[in-house]
Amino acid sequence: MTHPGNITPDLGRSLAQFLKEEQEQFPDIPEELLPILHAIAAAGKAIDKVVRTLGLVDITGDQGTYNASDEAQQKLDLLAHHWLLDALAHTGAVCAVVSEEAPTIIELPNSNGKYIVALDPLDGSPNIDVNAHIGTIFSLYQRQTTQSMAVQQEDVLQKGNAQLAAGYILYGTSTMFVYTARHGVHGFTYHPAADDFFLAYKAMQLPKSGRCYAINDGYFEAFPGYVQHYIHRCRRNGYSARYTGALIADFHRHLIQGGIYLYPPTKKHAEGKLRLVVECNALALMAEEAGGAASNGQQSILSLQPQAIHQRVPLYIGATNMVQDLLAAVV
Ligand code: AHM
Ligand code: MG
Repeated sequence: MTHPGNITPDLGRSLAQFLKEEQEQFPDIPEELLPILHAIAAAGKAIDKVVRTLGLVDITGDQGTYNASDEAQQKLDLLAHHWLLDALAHTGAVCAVVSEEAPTIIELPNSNGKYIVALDPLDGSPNIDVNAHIGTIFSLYQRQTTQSMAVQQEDVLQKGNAQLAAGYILYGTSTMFVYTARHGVHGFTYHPAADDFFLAYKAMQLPKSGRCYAINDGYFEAFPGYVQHYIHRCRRNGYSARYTGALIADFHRHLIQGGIYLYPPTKKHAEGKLRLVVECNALALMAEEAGGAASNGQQSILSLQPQAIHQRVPLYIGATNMVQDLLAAVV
């Protein structure tokens, strides 16, 4: 009997090979995207290695500091933040980064860099210590102001529609790198022995409908009426409730199987909890590129003009029909 583990996999195209082909096919994809994605993937591999040795290396627990959103920072939040910054600084193409873990714009020593990266270095931080899913989220923008001056707020506060590329790394059962350069969404699986990401899903399509919803049910009483109404409807329809505590993991499930993720306004977070610039925009672009939708309840996430780096917004994202059903209940 052949054991599946004995089959030598045909690893196919690596992330770098695939991206080169995509750039040849679509000249609007900037040349610098390759080194930038390569840098993010390299940091992702380093993060993956420490995640896989959880409990053996000293990376669990709080750092004892707080981020700009007044959330306790975990050691791995900061490690991921610094590794990503370091990798991006070496590309020479990125002039500034905004990160969930830093209060203000971080200028990198690349005055000629034309690009801005927005990062949530480690999404789902409370999952770190319990060996559950976590991830990295990124967005890429072109700098708007001239390179001779300091990076300005308008460079980092661009609408999601202006993203040149976006993606995430999911540190899960396997580690996946999923990105869009605005020509479809493609997923790559990390192969530890080959130490690289290989194409696993090309041109991913988010199913138009689904039977799965992800929301923190513990806050139900605090949700707006239209959300409560929609959840009742999901329950009546017998949909499955799945909530991992990591936006990326829930989004990834829905990208493959269909479903909706909801983080509405609550008593604690009157504007919602998730951050527009470093979390929502990237996933909204990926959702739309894959045929899905993302809204704050009023308008598409990608059309929102950010007012601040750490601005929070409600997020309803996933299968188009499900997002539309939810919006139909908004009064
Ligand atoms: P984080 O980036 O600090 O981890 O916060 C974002 C996370 C999401 O990944 C997740 O869906 C949500 O916060 C969970 O929040 P809650 O515990 O309030 O349900
Ligand atoms: Mg996050």
